[in-house]
Amino acid sequence: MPNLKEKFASKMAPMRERVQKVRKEHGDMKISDVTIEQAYGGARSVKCMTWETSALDPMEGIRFRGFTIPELQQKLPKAPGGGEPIPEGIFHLLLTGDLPTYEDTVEITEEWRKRSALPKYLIDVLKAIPADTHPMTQFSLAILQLQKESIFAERYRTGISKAEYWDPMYEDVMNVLAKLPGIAAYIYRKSYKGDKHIPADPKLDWGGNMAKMLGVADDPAFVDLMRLYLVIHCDHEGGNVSAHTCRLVGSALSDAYYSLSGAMDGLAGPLHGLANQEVLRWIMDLMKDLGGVPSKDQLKKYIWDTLNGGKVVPGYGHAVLRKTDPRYVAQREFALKHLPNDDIFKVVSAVYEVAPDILTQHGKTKNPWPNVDAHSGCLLYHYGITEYDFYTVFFGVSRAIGVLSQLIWDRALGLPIERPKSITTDWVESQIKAAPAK
Ligand code: CMX
Repeated sequence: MPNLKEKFASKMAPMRERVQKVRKEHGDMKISDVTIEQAYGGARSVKCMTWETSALDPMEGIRFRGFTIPELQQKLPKAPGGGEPIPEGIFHLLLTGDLPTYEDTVEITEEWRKRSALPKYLIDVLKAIPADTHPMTQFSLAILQLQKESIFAERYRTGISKAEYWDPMYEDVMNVLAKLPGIAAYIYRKSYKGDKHIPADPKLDWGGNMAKMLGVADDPAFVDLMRLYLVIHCDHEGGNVSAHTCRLVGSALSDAYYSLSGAMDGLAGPLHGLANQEVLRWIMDLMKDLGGVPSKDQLKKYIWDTLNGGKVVPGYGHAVLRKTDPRYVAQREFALKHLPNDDIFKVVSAVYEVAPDILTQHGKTKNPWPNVDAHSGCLLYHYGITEYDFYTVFFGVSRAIGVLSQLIWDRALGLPIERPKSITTDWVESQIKAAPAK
């Protein structure tokens, strides 16, 4: 039986051929026109990069290697007794394009377990970080500190051919992914639980251990939540800030540690992954101001006040999606099954009933529907993770699976350094002047 690395290697040659053929035979075919508005407006909708592991349709939402979230909940292997897919399965799928068997996921669990120990120098660095440092800063720093372990950087320094870049990149990716739950749990317990730590259980899968090492809830539903969470946040095609940052940094042949640390810095922005903590902060402020679960009218006024105060309603809107995010739906279904009477869930549901209409009337956002971040905090809070500044770290642990699988592909396909062309406003105005009158 080929192992994961051998399976990946067998996929690489045919994929390289496909890409080479497309580039050689159709490289000059146009797939996008760019308007001035798009050049100023964050390149929204400009098709100018490829990404193999997932694709986002504005109306349908995300597909991972062609599979929707409900399909993956059916088809990906689960841990014995577990109700949700394990993240090892989605890593296998994203990397190879094939659905794994349960045995395939056990191999990955084992491989990650072997590589999971956190070196002492990393613990020393984490201990030295001031306690009031945001958990995402600590997480990004920890990943960056591990860069000295990079096999890719070492092999590049001693000389390696381009065709082999994928191999040390694969090793770095496996090494860093293996350590992320331990790093996240270490930061959590150091920051909020008196610096008392819980060892991993060698019998548990990656997501199961993430739940165990946090030490917040001895509840099988919480373990399932961790697995579901770590699966659904993993990838969202290539143009979002964290994915694109990982690709961009890696394109300079920076290794997986540099690339992932940069990706996490982008994820830590409130318009991207940090929105999950902002949602909970907004809801808790709302419940405090309104004395608990609000009436519809109170809620409507609160949302209008947020908008009229020049702020965004966190967890709503999206740069690509134009309907309710299926990642929101998956979490809502989890809540309906496991915590239907939770007060915060009631508020999240009530916001879902009224916010889309208000955002539509407000007339600015192109998408009045909730995104993934509108729901995740309420589930975490229910199981005892009440420190919402920590929430984006979970997003980061998951997002690493997607962006790093693609990073291995980037090196396997020999993608070049990124260098889009920028233009000045002088240049734009000169083009307008030179254009024929409308
Ligand atoms: N509340 C209020 N106003 C909003 C809004 C919201 N939830 N979403 C968008 N808008 C506003 C924008 O700020 C923008 O206003 P200006 O014209 O004054 O700049 C206008 O509507 C048009 O924006 P858009 O084209 O619909 O959305 P963008 O692609 O520019 O931005 C996003 C997308 C997600 C940053 C935006 O919807 C937002 O800020 N949402 C709230 C934060 C959030 O939930 N982020 C998490 C996204 C998912 C993730 O990456 O994790």
